[in-house]
Amino acid sequence: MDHTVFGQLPAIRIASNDGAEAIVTLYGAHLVSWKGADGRERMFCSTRSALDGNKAIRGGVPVIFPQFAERGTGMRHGFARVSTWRLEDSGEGWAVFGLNEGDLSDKLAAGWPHRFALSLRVGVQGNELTMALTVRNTGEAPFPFAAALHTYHLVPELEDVRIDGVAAQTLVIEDKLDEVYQRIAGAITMSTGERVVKLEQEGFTDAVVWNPGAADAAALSDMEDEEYRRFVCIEPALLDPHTLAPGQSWEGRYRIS
Ligand code: TA6
Repeated sequence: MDHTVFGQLPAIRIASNDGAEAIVTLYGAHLVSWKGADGRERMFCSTRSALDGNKAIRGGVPVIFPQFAERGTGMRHGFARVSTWRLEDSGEGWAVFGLNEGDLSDKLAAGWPHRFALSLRVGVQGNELTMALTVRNTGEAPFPFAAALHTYHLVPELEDVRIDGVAAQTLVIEDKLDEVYQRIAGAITMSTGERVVKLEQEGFTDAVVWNPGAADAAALSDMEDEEYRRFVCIEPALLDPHTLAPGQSWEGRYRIS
């Protein structure tokens, strides 16, 4: 584990002895780069993304908590991706990041007045990435939450991508797509034409698949017009709010190989 910077953001570089590595910014505990032992980058990160802590990063794996998109009265996609986490522990090829109510700005804490402990474990080995998100209720009252790992997979060409395991039929993205698939039963596979990526999730019951398409991408200030062709978001998610009683915890696991 090394301390580094990504843009202007303090970050942690996780490396395993076989050459796999990942970079996670403390802002958002946001995985912004992942290279397998083969040295190939697997994550898309927009060349126009803010990297100064004033706006969520456009790419990598934003941690979505406690609200998905606009499904609630709180901030869009929650506060976890725009809060500064702490490095809690690390070892060869892994690191654990933490966030609790004491880490939030006064404004964010006022908007979500609960006591909680989030932890995100990121591990790399060979050509595999594992992530585990744990939510613990450390307060005295129950709270509901939703969560997701909003992964921007780097792909050579959007039109060559085929996704199996979310819908009854193989999914092809012809233009804009923003779809929720609930009750994911087994592994999801994404074929890019060059390689087949296996996505496995536990605890996260759902998956969201998103690509803005040409028109919406052009309207995004933090994305180049053509960049939408370089990624597909396939996001393990817990969409229906899950209520945690005091002292209880929930874990969502995710593996990309
Ligand atoms: O996960 C899909 C989604 O909710 C889309 O509707 C899309 O707008 C995307 O997330 C990105 O949201 P953001 O707030 O990062 O611009």
